[in-house]
Amino acid sequence: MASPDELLHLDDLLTDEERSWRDRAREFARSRIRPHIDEDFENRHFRRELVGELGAAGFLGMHLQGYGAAGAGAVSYGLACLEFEAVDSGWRTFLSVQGSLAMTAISSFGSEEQKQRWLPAMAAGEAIGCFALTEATSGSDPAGMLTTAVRDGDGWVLSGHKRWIGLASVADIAVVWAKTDDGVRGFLVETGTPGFTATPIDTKLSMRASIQCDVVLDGCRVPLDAVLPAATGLGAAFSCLNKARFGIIWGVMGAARACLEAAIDRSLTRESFGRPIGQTQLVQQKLADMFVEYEKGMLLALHIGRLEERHALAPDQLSVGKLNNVRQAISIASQARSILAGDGITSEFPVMRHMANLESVRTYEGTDEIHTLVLGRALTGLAAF
Ligand code: TGC
Repeated sequence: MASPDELLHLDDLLTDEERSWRDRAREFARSRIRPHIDEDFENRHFRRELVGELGAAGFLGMHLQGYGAAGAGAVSYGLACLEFEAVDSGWRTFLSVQGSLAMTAISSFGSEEQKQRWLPAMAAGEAIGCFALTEATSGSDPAGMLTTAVRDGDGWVLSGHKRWIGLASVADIAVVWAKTDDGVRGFLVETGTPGFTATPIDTKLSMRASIQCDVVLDGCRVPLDAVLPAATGLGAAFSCLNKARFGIIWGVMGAARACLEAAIDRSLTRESFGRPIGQTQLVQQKLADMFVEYEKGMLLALHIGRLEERHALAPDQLSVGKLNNVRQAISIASQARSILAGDGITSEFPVMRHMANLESVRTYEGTDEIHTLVLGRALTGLAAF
């Protein structure tokens, strides 16, 4: 009997350094997060005390160079995302918001002073960042944002309402995207600034061990040097989303693997009609289908990872990965749930939690529909949005 990761020997395609990052991430996620995750999901609890440990272990902004970041390769970062999401999407989301979104925005578009001020603290987990782009009426179309930043004397005044902003209520610094007379710009807003309020959305039935917030900017005044100098236009925000989409392509394969493993395990211990259900053709067909899609998703993630390492990864290619891997992870989770039968809807198994989380992952960082239309545009040259 082979485990899902042994059958195709995908390990052979990784370097020693990549395997080392993968193993350390797996150990951290399994020993520090998994013991509490069901309780945290149930209680809507984000275990903030782990953030410093994640920083000390090098996982925050690990793909960035300098300023305290680990400087790991793209595939290593992807594998870490996978191992955290194998425990819970909420924690991979934390890595994405901190590293792929907030730290990437500062690293790519910030002034030297902004980088010195924030990146080492964020890499160490001493400061938490969030990324305020989405609004209630402009999720798929950030260009339709209503938040504004107006020059006023020696500063900028930000006004608007952002929604679904990960970690905002525990963040120290927010990267806020707003319309100016000069187009969309990014601003670093310290969350203690008067006029900045973040309120967790606590009616969520998904991603409950993580935090997503409504953010109100009510005449929030920031100094002139709060603007990210090199972030001119919405393309800057999209380039950060690209990094988060990359992490998702890998991460969801972790959730898929966890569901597949739970289903295999259950197929050997649960008996029906006098034999293990794993000895029936219908269950074996489901397991084989799940496994094949998992391995294809891994190969796709790895191909995309190698492109990223060569700086040759295009946004349309990320859409292939996000669309396919989230879709297949959801399908794998759903088939696992059916193999677990009634037990599959209980919290005694991780499958229903992963299913609920994956519904968020399908929606954020570009919905299935948006990535479908990006590919439609790539194939026809015609934009349908
Ligand atoms: P358009 O508005 O015309 O584009 C503006 C500029 O951006 C460029 N661009 C990109 N650049 C790099 N990478 C990408 N993926 C890019 N997509 C667009 C574009 O070329 C243009 O540049 P320029 O120089 O011409 O000004 O938009 P478009 O027509 O190109 O794209 C439309 C569409 C629908 C594909 C795009 O709006 C889109 O991707 N929408 C989805 C938005 C999305 O993913 N939102 C998620 C927000 S973050 C989140 O969900 C939660 S974060 C985690 C948390 O906080 O918990």
